[in-house]
Amino acid sequence: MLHERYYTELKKQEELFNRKNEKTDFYNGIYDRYKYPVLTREHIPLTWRYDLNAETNPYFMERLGVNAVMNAGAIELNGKYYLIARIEGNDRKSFFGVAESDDGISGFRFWDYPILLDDVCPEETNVYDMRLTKHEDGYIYGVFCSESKDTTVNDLSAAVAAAGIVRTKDLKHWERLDNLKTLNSPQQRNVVLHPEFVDGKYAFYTRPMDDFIDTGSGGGIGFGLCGDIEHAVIDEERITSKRKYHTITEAKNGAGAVPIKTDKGWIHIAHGVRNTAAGLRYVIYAFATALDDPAKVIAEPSGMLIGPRDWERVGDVSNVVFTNGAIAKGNGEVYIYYAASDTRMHVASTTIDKLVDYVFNTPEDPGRSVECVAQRCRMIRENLKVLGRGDARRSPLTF
Ligand code: M1P
Repeated sequence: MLHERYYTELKKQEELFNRKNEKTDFYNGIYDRYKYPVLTREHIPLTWRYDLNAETNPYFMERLGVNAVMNAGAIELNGKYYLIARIEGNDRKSFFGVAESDDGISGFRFWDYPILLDDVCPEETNVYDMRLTKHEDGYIYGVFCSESKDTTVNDLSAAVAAAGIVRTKDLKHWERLDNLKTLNSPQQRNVVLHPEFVDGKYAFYTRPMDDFIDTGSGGGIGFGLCGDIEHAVIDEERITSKRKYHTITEAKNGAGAVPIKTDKGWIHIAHGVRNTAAGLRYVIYAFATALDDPAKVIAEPSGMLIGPRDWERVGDVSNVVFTNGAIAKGNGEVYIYYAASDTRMHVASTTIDKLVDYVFNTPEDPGRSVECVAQRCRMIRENLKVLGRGDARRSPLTF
């Protein structure tokens, strides 16, 4: 017997699904922000959380609650927009679910079931943060973090992160492949498969780490090649976008969305982390690599592209924005999906043209305050000329 409370909750959810998203008045010329998140825990189907039967659940309690919906891979397929979200249960275990929308900014609904991966890794405790790559070999690959307990040390919280790999053609049937092995890096997270072959091989952006949390000697976003995707092994990683002292990537960084191909280079939308007295702060940044060498950084604008703002700053892990999915549409529009504070999913929209302009024409971080001020003064001087105030008093410093 269906519990009558179901109808009340279903009505609330239908209102959520039917709510049209709209741009806010936020402006920076680079991208637009949206009023509503695209996915939250309230979007999780009632059938995933409640036992609907009034006899076995007379109080209509959540039996298997969901804590957060975040860090979604993204893909456009047959004219629909799909997010493969990281769904974190109240039990702290994460899993993946496919949410579908007609326009990519509103109305995301999860399919009837979450993704049940093949249970091929008995030591695997948790899975999260899938990146979806439409590869030129014809498959869609999902690369995600596969986390296991570290049994080699006497520390209950010690864990090992590796990159799990699955592939599909329809987002329904998933084939699990071997986890990626990187011979020179003990742990990996934030691994992204490049969409094209490089030198005839599969190419991965990696994130070498000495430890589960600390990247330690890992110098930034890595890049490596492997011949066999079913048993992927990378024996050498080059560093592409480096971690740098006193920048947004000082503590760590990691590849995010699958790079977007443009006439001028591959555009990467990644995350950078710095430490603060309030804990780690995660922001999103962008850079470009060369078309003929997707590991070679050719442009890296100064600072962050997206930082946590207003209510985005608050959540389970506050002061975090994190992306692992973007969709470049055929008409040149780009949707960047990002999670706020490990709690909910948002979207920002821009265009390829704007991203290219941003990445190639925004000045680089010169690395020191005095040089940053000089950089700003040079722009002010030109602006004052444009405003017809070319004779305005100059700073005593030369710039
Ligand atoms: O909590 C913030 C993010 O922390 C991790 O990212 P990184 O490996 O760069 O530290 C990830 O676990 C990510 O899921 C999470 O959003």
